[in-house]
Amino acid sequence: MTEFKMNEAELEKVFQKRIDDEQKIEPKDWMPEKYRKNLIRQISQHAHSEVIGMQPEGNWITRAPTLRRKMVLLAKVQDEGGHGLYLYSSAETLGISREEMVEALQTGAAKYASIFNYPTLTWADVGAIGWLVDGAAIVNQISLQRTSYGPYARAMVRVCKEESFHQRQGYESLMVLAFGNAEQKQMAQDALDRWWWPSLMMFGPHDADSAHSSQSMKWKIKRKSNDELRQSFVDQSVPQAEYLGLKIPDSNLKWNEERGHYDFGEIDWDEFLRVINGDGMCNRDRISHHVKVHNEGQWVRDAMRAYEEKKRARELKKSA
Ligand code: BYC
Repeated sequence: MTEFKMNEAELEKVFQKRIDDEQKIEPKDWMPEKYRKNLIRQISQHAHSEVIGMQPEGNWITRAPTLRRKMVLLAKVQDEGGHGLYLYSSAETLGISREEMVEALQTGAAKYASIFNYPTLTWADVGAIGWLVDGAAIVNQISLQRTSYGPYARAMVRVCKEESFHQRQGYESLMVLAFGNAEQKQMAQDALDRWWWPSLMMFGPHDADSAHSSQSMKWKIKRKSNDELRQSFVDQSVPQAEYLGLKIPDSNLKWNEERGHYDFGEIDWDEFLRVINGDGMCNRDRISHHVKVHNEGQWVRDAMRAYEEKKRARELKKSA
């Protein structure tokens, strides 16, 4: 039976079979409208997170303690911008424009990762972001390399390579502080105290409270659940904190021999909801800064459009 003769239910059956057989879905393939919308939601929010995530670290570029640290941080922040661009391009293959996505971000219709609504108060926060925030992002993104939508999966391959460098530079930067003098060690501990819980929130609500999880898992948009990913992150981070001689701020954190995992305390879900609904410490600043620089960049978009029009007019004249 050819595709155009099938009804919606038959098409969905074939689609699900392709997913179950681990085939990638490509932009021109038939897909259920809800799959397309759900992907646009997740990919565009992922892109927004990368772009908004440039702000807290960008805040320290002019104050990095050495030229080497400054070069590394500049490269990292540029990488995050690049990740945003691959992801916006990937979402565009689903039939949404960049303008629509930017508008959704700026009006609050689309979310971005809660973590970027916390301020970077000291230089140690830059190390903590690399270690914990990029560390949490990789745990999630490694599994997203196997997501069912081809352009998203392929974007994740390169993103993961870069995030791995980001994680290491953050950890190395915190090592210098943690093995430094008492004041430096205290800076590192203070950063861990402030970034630990928000990092756990990056994985989203518990599976039982996750609105999109069950459908996203069935369609293999998500390959691992929010709680599974959070657990992997905790398990990998505890020995890393121990090596640094820092204490994770959770009195319930304990190795559970039976489960073969660390048990850990409960996240403050009220805080999580407040932050994702626009009322965190930095939400307003993050969006108003985005609006400001986006408007300041209007001349670039105008110039590109004018150049394209000029080129097209020249080609038309040549072929006339
Ligand atoms: N923050 O049903 P659920 C980076 C929302 S950046 C805000 O579980 P889902 C980096 C969720 O969107 C990398 N919102 O959702 C950059 C949904 O709301 P809507 C960031 C959150 O999608 C710069 C609602 O809560 N990584 O690495 O199944 C410097 C219900 O949740 C959050 C990604 O974006 C949150 N933490 O699962 C340094 C990964 N959690 O849309 C580093 C891609 C949940 O219904 N995204 N919400 O209004 C994902 O893997 C999934 O979207 C999530 C959530 C696991 C985050």
